[in-house]
Amino acid sequence: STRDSQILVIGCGIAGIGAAQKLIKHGFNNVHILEATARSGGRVRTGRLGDNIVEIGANWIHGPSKENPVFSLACNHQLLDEESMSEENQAVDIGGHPMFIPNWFSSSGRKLAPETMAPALEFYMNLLERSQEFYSTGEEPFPSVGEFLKAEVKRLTPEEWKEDRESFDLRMAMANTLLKLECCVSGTHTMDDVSLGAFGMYKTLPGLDCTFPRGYEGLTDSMLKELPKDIVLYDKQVKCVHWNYSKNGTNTEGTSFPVVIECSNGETFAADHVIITVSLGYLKKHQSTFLSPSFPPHKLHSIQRMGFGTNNKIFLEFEKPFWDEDCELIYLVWEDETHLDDVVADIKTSWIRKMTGFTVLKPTERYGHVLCGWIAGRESEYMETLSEDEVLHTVTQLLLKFTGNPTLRPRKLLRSQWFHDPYSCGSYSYVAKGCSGRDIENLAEPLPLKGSDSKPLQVLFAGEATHNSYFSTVHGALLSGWREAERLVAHYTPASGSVSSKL
Ligand code: 6YU
Repeated sequence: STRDSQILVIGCGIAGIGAAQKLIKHGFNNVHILEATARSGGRVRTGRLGDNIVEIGANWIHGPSKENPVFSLACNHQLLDEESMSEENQAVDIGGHPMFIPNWFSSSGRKLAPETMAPALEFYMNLLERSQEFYSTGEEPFPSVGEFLKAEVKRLTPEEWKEDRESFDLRMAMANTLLKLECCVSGTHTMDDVSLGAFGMYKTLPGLDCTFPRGYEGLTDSMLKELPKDIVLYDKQVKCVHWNYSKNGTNTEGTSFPVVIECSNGETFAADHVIITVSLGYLKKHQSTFLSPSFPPHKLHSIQRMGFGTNNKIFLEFEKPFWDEDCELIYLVWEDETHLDDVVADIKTSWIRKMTGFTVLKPTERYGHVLCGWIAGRESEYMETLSEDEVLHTVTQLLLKFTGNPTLRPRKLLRSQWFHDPYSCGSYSYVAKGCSGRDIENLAEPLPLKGSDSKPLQVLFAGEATHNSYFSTVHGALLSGWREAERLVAHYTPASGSVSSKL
């Protein structure tokens, strides 16, 4: 029966697990997942800082409400607390911009009053919202989000603020702080690399972002437990996917599989269909060797041009908090940065300037006093090359400067290193300047291309970067896995309109 077709999924992140789950549910018997590492979950990764559980990768369920499949699964598996599941939480619609209660510290060691920062913060949030509107209007006054934001901030002269030069400078410095933090949200080096016209493609769902009290990995673990044992083959790094391997039915070994997968350790696996879920960063890095024959030119072009950057976390545990009890987000403002820029001049000496935001892990009863510092871009990639001690030293100096407290010292530190992770090669995707939804479609397009006379749907593509409205998220990745599984289900379902004739 067609259900006996050999299907291989490459990558055991949420997209790969989702694809396998859907295929099994529809009665496919020969499904396996090849995973390069010894673990599952991919960029969903829970770690430990002392006794605390911390998320090395994905942090929140963005928009936890009924339409969000990650939220539904998490509820079904009883992985969330009562409050996160409440109707009230689900009904909150913040349009993707959670309003964290802030504390502001400046480089002269002052704590700035939130009330004085509030108007400028509101102005900036407004600009961000406007950046998202160009997608539906089709206009694009600037090619990138960064250029638009900077131009709008610069339009405000000191007279318009009706204030003195000093507070004007402070607000410019604050805009820098926010721009750098925005790089973390988009996972990019600079907002000048993020397409303005496509910024609104990213869709948000209602619901107050929530976390997993026992760790995000509980989700991927629970999903895997429902799949046949031994469905995942670990430590299988796929080196090359050979497709159109036997155009006319048989290859030199006498088998009739159109796809053969070659692993780094020399093992090979034959298949009728392969679903590739490796990160866009991995595809970029291995673009010339991962597929044979190689990617068609338009697909390759989109792999090269689409954005995939780095966002890292630095967790810090303290004896006592230096922030207010209700504080959820700490902003650092460099008073000397009055010229708008979201990259730093000298990475080696000043990389730490890129880290301008820290979220406070809540609830305190569970975590104690733990902060998560966010740092994106090439400064973040440089940070990864330093020893943990060097990072700790630099962070300690930074906090001394901003709090004026010479005795302040984090007790423990843990940081992520997503750029140097050989199987992620960065954190997540964004629509880069010059790119559009067309590029995401190109990434997701199966091979061989339509109109070819070889066996259809040999190589399919899923993963976070292939989802046109939820890229860069766990739910986007999951939906992309389901989408490719459903493509195969439809292919083998005679009644479906999209079925191909099997001549
Ligand atoms: C979310 C969040 N979150 C923070 C950080 C990171 C990410 N995301 P995988 O890589 O998981 O799986 C592939 C597997 O393939 C993997 O196991 C590999 O080992 C394996 N593999 C690779 N090569 C192989 C080979 N050759 N052979 C065999 N196997 C191979 N998402 O929902 N909430 O809070 C965050 C965050 C630091 C790094 C996140 C978050 C992103 C998700 O983690 C990610 O999308 C999915 O886990 C990917 O799953 P996958 O299966 O596709 O790949 C307006 C505006 C617009 C801008 N965007 C704003 C959005 C905000 C996004 N925010 C994210 C923020 C955080 C904090």
